[in-house]
Amino acid sequence: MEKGSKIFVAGHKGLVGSSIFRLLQKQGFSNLLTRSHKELDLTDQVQVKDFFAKEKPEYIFLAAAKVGGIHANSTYPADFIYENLQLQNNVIHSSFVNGVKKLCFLGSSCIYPKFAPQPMKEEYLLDGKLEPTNEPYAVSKIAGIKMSQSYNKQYGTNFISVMPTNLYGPNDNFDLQSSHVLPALIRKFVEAKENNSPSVTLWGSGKPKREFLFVDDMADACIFLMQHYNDGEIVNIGTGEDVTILELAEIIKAEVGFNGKLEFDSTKPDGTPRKLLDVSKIRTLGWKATVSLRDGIRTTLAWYRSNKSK
Ligand code: GFB
Repeated sequence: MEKGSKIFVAGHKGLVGSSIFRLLQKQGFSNLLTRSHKELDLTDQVQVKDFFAKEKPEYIFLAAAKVGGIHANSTYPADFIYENLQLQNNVIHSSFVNGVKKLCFLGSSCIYPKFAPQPMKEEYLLDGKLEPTNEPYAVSKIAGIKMSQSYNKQYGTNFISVMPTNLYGPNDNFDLQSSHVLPALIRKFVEAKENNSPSVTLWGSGKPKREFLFVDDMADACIFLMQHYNDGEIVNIGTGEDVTILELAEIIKAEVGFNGKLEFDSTKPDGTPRKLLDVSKIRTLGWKATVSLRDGIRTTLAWYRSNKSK
């Protein structure tokens, strides 16, 4: 990518897209193309076709997706598989038709088998059964990977696919029903402190382990790979370290300054027991995460406190 290249950041208002957009701007990329959901519905084939024919973007970050936490994924499986398949089919195919120089497709660590050996290497893809709470979402993301690889193979495109671990940061979704665990716990602890509640309830047992990557590290990795990686084989993006949900809750509790108790709602699912990425491939390529979990939580908590009433 040159500083003047026309770069389309699909999903520029979301958690990852907004971070990629900010970082590209900071690095001096001056020809950034964006569309709000209202201006362009990426699930609509005709709209996407017309947009690409008119704008002719050179590079694409496909950060638009329907995403959500464990409850949203298990409650709305049809929406997750339909919307993701539609939008990625439209964007990837139009990128090929219009000669896009390079596209970065964003997958997810939930594409790996539920009981994959830990940490999970890229080659474990399609080696076993998926986690049922997010299988339709994972299948859509696997389809995106295979589609990108197939276009590379058949048509010689340069479409790369990156697999982030659980992400968090400013602009995350803090809705308690549809969010991921980290923003949900920030909100729960902040509200419990404000209301002098005696306790905060965690879903499940608190025993599952998750790896959390601050979104600005994710954006940095995506831009790094866009500049230095030209291969269809997937690349994991993570920190290489994980914590239990209980440990995560203790960190957020301390950062918020809440002194009450923790309770567990065992009617809610735990999901996959562990989901730690093997990050040796991206480290060999020359990239490493820099933001610690505690620092990332502090930044996200500050952002939430100043934006929650907006
Ligand atoms: O982040 P999360 O919703 O999704 O949940 P996954 C992670 C773990 O935190 C689960 C527990 O064991 C939850 O039961 N948890 C505890 C909570 N308290 C809460 C809470 O208040 N809210 C939430 N949401 N969880 C998602 C997938 O899986 O991860 C997606 O469904 C995607 O497809 C995403 O891959 C990254 O990590 O289990």
